[in-house]
Amino acid sequence: MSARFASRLAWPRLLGLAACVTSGALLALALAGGSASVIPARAQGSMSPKVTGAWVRLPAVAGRPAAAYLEVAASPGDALVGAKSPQAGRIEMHTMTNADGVMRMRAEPRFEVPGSGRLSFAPGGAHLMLFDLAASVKPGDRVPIELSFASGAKVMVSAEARAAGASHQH
Ligand SMILES: [Cu+2]
Repeated sequence: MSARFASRLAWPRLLGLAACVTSGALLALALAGGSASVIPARAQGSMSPKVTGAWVRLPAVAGRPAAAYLEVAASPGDALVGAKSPQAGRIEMHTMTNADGVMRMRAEPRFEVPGSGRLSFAPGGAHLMLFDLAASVKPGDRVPIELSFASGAKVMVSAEARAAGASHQH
């Protein structure tokens, strides 16, 4: 098999792989003619992202991961690409899907900002998962979380820690 032929075969396979591990929004972008590997580092005419309503649901059982929820307003085309906190070992960005009645979480490398300019992380849906949260964090405490965007913007939020049952109060 010639190298030229091999490379022609490899592309669709790479795109298929990208579709598996990235969000539907990114897939839509790829299908629209863009490519997962050439997303602009800095969105044109972008506004700086704003993050509101951040809170952390503490784990019901100490040592289990905590979840964080928040709302992002940012330019369509930008993307949330990472989160970290000095009070957590690491933070993953998870989607939640319902497969035959079973809720499943999946880590995503990035969340594309859709045309609405809004990304919502809320109980029952997408969330940030905080692993190895400092054991000293109590309800009412503030957990600093730094969010990184594809545009290069970084936003620091102060998320209020709430007890494990807090997500059922709405
Ligand atoms: Cu999760």
